[in-house]
Amino acid sequence: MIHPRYNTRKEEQEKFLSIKNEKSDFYNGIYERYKNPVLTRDHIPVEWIYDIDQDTNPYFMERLGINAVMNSGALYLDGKYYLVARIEGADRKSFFGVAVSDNGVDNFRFTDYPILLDDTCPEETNVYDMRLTKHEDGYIYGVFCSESKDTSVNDLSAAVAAAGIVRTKDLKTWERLDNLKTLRSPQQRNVVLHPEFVNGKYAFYTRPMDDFIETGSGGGIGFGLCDDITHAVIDEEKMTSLRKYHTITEAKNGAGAVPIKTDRGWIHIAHGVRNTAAGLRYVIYAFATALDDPSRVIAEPSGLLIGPRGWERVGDVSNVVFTNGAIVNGKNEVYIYYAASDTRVHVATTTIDRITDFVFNTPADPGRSVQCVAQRCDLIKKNLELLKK
Ligand code: M1P
Repeated sequence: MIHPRYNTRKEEQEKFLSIKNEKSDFYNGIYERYKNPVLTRDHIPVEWIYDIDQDTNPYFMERLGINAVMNSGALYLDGKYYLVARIEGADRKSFFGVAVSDNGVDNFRFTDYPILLDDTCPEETNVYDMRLTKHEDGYIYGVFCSESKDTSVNDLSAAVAAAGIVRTKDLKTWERLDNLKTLRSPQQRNVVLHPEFVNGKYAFYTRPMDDFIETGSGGGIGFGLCDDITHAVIDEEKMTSLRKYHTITEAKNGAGAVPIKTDRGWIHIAHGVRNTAAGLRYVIYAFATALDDPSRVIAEPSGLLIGPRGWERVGDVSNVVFTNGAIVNGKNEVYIYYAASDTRVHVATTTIDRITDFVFNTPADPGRSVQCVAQRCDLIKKNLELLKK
């Protein structure tokens, strides 16, 4: 018999899911922030958490709890906004669920079941952070982190990160392909598939790492080509956006959303990490690469695009904003989905024109405080002279 609490819980959830989102009063001219997150643990369907049978669950307890909903791949398909979210169970294992909305800012609903990946990797313990690429070959690819225990060292927590690959045509049936092999990098995370062939090959943005947490000798975001997506192997990784001393990418960085094609170049929305006394701080930044060579950086606006603000700073891993998905809809509006503190998903909205202006007209970081002050004084002088006229 269905538990009487079930309907009450459904009604409460329906009320929550129907709340309209609004732009907040945050202003920077570059993008708008929204008041409410677009996905949280409260968006997870009741049937995914509770046993709704009164006989087997008389207290209507959560049986398979959910801890957080975060880093989401994003795709615009048939006029709808899709997110493939990282859902973290109470058991710490992450998995993927597809959520869809008509307007991209509210009313996201998860579809019937989470994604059950083909179990082709017996050593894989955890999966997370899928990037969705609508490739010109006709498939939608999902590239995600496939994490396994590192059994080569005597450390219970040691892990190995690799890039898992799936593909689909409808976000319902998923075919698992071989994990990406990078011959010169022991570990990979934050791997993104470029949407077009480059020199007739599949092109990946990579993140070479020596270790699971520390990138070590990994100098930033890499770029490599492979012939066969079903058994993807990359030999050489060229570097694109680099880690730099005393910048937002000093500790590490990683590709985020699938690059957005504009008249002036590919716009990349990535994350940068620096260390602080309070631990790692993750922010989102942007840069552009050349249309004829998507590995060549042609614009690097100074500093961060989105930093954690207000309550975004607080969560399971505080002081983190992280993106692995953005959508451009049919009206050249851009929706950047970013998770706050590994706990919930927010959206920031802009347009192709505005993000292009930001990337190409924001001055680059000159590197030293004295030069940054000179850069700011030039701006102030120009403004004061205009005000005098
Ligand atoms: O906890 C913050 C983020 O840490 C990792 O990012 P990176 O690989 O750059 O360190 C990822 O595990 C990501 O999921 C997480 O949000």
